[in-house]
Amino acid sequence: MKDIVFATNNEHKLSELRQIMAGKYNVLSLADIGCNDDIPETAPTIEGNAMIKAQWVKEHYGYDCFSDDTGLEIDALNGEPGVHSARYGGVAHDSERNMNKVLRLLDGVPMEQRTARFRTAIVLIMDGETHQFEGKVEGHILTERHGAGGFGYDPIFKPDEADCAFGEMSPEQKNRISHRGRAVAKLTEFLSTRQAH
Ligand code: ITT
Repeated sequence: MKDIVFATNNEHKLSELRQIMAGKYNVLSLADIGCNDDIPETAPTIEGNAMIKAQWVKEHYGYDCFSDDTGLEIDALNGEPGVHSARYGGVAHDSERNMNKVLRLLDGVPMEQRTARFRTAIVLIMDGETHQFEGKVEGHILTERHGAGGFGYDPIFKPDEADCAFGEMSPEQKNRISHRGRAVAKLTEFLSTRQAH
């Protein structure tokens, strides 16, 4: 099986990706290649941040790799938290604070105005070329937490094409319809055509 580096420090994303690519690719983490860097995510868009992460690994470690950057875009908050999703509550990767802030800001907003989407941008650097893939899922922000599955904002996001929150789904159910699942499906389709050459 071919190795591929996933430029992320997020263990949840890594395990989702390992499950999606199981049997096709051996997904290596940043820790697996000896990278403990705090890669600066300073771009104003998720596409830009995905590019920074992939280029960092290529430039500093020499590996072909892919990266993902994801944002939750809430229409009633003018697209926030978007690129600021990881530290929306003020502390990096504190999902409880992040969800509390969203629920507070949407307090009293009726369900039909709680529309939102997760968007994932993937950047792949391979054989000297750069490729981009996108995946998204439309849904609504619930008024309280549902379930303890997934990670990040999953307990307060209900995809329109399902009857429960991401937080109530098994990893398989979530991956089938999620932003990341869809972006990765495009990535793996592309990789399979490359492998055939
Ligand atoms: P890396 O940059 O190391 O990959 P990260 O946690 O910073 O990891 P992102 O910037 O892509 O990842 O994501 C920002 C935040 O968005 C993340 O910390 C979660 O709170 C949230 N998020 C991302 N994917 C999610 C998902 O599938 N379900 C729920 N929340 C998610």
